[in-house]
Amino acid sequence: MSILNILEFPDPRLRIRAAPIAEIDQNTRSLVDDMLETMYQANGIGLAATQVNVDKRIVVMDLSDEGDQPIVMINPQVEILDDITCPHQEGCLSVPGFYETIQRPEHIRLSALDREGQPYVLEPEGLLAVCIQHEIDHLDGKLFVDYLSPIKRQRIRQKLEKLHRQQD
Ligand code: GNR
Ligand code: NI
Repeated sequence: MSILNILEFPDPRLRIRAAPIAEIDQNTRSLVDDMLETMYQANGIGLAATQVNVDKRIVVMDLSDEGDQPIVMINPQVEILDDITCPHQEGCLSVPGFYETIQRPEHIRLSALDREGQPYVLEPEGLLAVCIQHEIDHLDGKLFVDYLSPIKRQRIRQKLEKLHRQQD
């Protein structure tokens, strides 16, 4: 297994729309395992393949305290069940250090394939529902900062660009 590099905003590669997985093979499972290891190492509760520069529709997640309940979502699809939304504070491994409150639909239905390619359906609540939508946004080239005002987004962009310059 290996730790993958996580792209950071405003990297243009975070804007690529990921392609569906046609066949789940050993390469797919190996990527899933690397993504889980990378997510745990970064202390995240979710990670989309887009964030590690892979344009495939794969998401990993683990919301448990012990970090022993991995969730794998391949080709995930979300259906919004009603127009009730709720606010939640979000962060992102690709936007390190920034946390903002975002409104999202509260009642959704997820359909996805697991690591073995078995289809499953979930009607998640709370943080899981938030996180699923955050991750699927990544696969569509979208970031939580896109929901903020242009001024807030620009401020975050400038601060991260400055940090990146200092790192070079
Ligand atoms: O680790 C993460 N925490 C988090 C908190 C609130 C809403 C969404 C998230 S996802 C984030 C990891 C990440 O960037 N996934 O793409
Ligand atoms: Ni994120």
